[in-house]
Amino acid sequence: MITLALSKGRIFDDSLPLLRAAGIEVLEDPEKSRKLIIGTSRPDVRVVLVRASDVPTYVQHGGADLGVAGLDVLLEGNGEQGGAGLYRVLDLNIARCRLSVAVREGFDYAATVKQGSRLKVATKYTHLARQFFASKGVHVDLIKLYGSMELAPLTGLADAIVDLVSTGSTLKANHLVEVEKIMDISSRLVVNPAALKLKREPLRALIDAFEAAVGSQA
Ligand code: PRT
Ligand code: MG
Repeated sequence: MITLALSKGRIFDDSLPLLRAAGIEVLEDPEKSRKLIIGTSRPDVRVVLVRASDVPTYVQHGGADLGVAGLDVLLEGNGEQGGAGLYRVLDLNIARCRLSVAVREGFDYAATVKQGSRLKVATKYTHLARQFFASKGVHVDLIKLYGSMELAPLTGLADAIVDLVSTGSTLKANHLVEVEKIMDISSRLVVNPAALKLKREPLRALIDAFEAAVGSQA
């Protein structure tokens, strides 16, 4: 049995066409069913549904043989988790977005940075934000949040946020402007190294099928 870890929402939705191109139909819609383990048209392949940030943990510890996770999740890790025990085998080019710095309309980010004043930054991505601002020599106070980052600059909790942006409409709706891109993000296929040894043939075939599917959709 091969177990693939996916998260509900955009990663699941964007993975479906790739799975289909690899000859795999998922047998249930996670938005309609409450099941956490879903069968596929291949009797030897199943999908487990986990939180986006739990995908690396499942794959690392062998709860899944492979999984799809955003580069943001993989790079942010959480210290000791930081991607050890995981092969990052393929850029699937799905769930694309960018990690960016945004501020309230009218806030002079460039001047604040230039003056060397401390910048209060709210984010879920404290690790990536710390790295980014350190590389620029900008002094920051980081405030860890778990969601609704957009609210922080509007309430005076922070001067800036570091968050994912895709269409930009969330920022716009909250009168925020993107002032700097930190990196481009897409989802990656990650594999458990031990599984790759033990189930080499079927996993290799599946990874190759994914690779061909990505190539044909580029
Ligand atoms: O919801 P949960 O806490 O379980 O996890 P999650 O929120 O991390 O999961 P999910 O499904 O929302 O995101 C999974 C992955 O999708 C992320 O790890 C990213 O790699 C990728 N992705 C791609 C995005 C976006 N685009 C995205 N736009 N993840 C989140 N967003 C959010 C962003 O945080 C902001 O709130 O959408 C909003 C901005 O979107 P626009 O279109 O208004 O700019
Ligand atoms: Mg979400």
